[in-house]
Amino acid sequence: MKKELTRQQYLDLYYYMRLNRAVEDTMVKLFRQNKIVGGLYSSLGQEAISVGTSYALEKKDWLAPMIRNIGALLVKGVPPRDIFMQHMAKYDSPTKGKDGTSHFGDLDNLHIVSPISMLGDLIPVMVGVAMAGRYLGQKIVAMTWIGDGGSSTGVFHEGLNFAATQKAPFVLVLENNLWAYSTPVGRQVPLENLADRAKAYGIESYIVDGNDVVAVYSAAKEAVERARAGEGPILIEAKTFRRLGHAQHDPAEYVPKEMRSYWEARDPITLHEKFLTSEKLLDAGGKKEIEQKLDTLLASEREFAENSPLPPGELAETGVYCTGDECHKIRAKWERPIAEVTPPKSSVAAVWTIPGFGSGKGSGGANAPIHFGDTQTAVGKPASEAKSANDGKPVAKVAVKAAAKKTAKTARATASRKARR
Ligand SMILES: Cc1ncc(C[n+]2csc(CCOP(=O)(O)OP(=O)(O)O)c2C)c(N)n1
Ligand SMILES: [Mg+2]
Repeated sequence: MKKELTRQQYLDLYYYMRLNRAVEDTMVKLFRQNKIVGGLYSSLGQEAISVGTSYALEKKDWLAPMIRNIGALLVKGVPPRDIFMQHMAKYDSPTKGKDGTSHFGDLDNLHIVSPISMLGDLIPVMVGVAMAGRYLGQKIVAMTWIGDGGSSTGVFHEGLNFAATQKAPFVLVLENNLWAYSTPVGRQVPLENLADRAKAYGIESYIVDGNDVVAVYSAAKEAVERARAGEGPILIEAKTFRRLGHAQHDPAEYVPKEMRSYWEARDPITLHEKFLTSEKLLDAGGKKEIEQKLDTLLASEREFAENSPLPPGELAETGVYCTGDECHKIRAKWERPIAEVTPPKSSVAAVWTIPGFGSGKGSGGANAPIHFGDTQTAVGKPASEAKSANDGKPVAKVAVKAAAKKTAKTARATASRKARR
């Protein structure tokens, strides 16, 4: 499935992949200079996925990146300086130096939800965003990414099932890079194609070569269009390889050499460059121009980031806990008094009453049952039988009375046993 793109679109995909790589190369240098304060993850060799998928979104659409999706942030319009400053915990960063990795979003303008570190949790969150857009009549699509490892979390399945039943305009990109930390994919899921997970929820899925940016874009564009048209969520499995360790601290010596060299020969930027050259969309002059543009941009963005101060110490306590209006505009509704939502004033009529309710004691004086299972039915009889044997009186009342009598009897028996000891 390859779409015909305009010359500009082909070149944009190339530019953003190069920008993605250049931003991450710069951060590796900053890391080695001890200027990055948190962990640093890499999407080396996976740039086609972040760029190709996010390029299929419209400005009004929403995304939430994971650790290897800096490319998606760049396509959405986040300036490289924000990404540098965020990782350096600088005061001018989107989180004012409170975070050392990529936990930031932009709800007002760019429509970016901050990453959540717990793998999979972004799925129900972004399904919620997709549904909110539908209630508001905005015709938006929400997108997020998940790894092969993350696709085995419970919340992945709960989220996807929820998206499917709601027919949410949601696109989930599963980056199968063959490794989850040091675990090869074959050791954690018995499937050849992780796209098959979609079958369990009755939704559509695509499998795409994650190192071919045009193929990734084409699949994502079609998925986004279908989701927007109301066809429900779509799962895209992009097959690729994690070229570096899990993060900077991991040399990934557990990865077989042949596997690494196979994928290094399939670098997504080199592949797209070859395509652009053969199609006469890019020549040596054009390439040089792009490289100069990137060099100039990154030098000034890096300089800005390096010159930004660290946050002043006296602000360490601010912005840590929610302070109401200054923190967020959504307020909880606690208008209903407790008494109103507690029997007997509740608007829901009580079908039965439990003696001693609210006092912590049953009518016999013993501790009230805590679980429903603790309440005994009328002398071992199923509730249906108990009803006919009691002249049509509400079963539960009878059951509770019987249980209470029994409880009191048991309490007396225990007390006399104790007295005999
Ligand atoms: C629920 C949960 N479990 C474990 C972790 C720790 N953890 C962070 S990344 C990672 C590996 C993820 O592998 P994968 O989903 O394949 O993504 P990749 O790193 O390959 O992009 C693990 C285990 C976590 N963040 N959340
Ligand atoms: Mg993985």
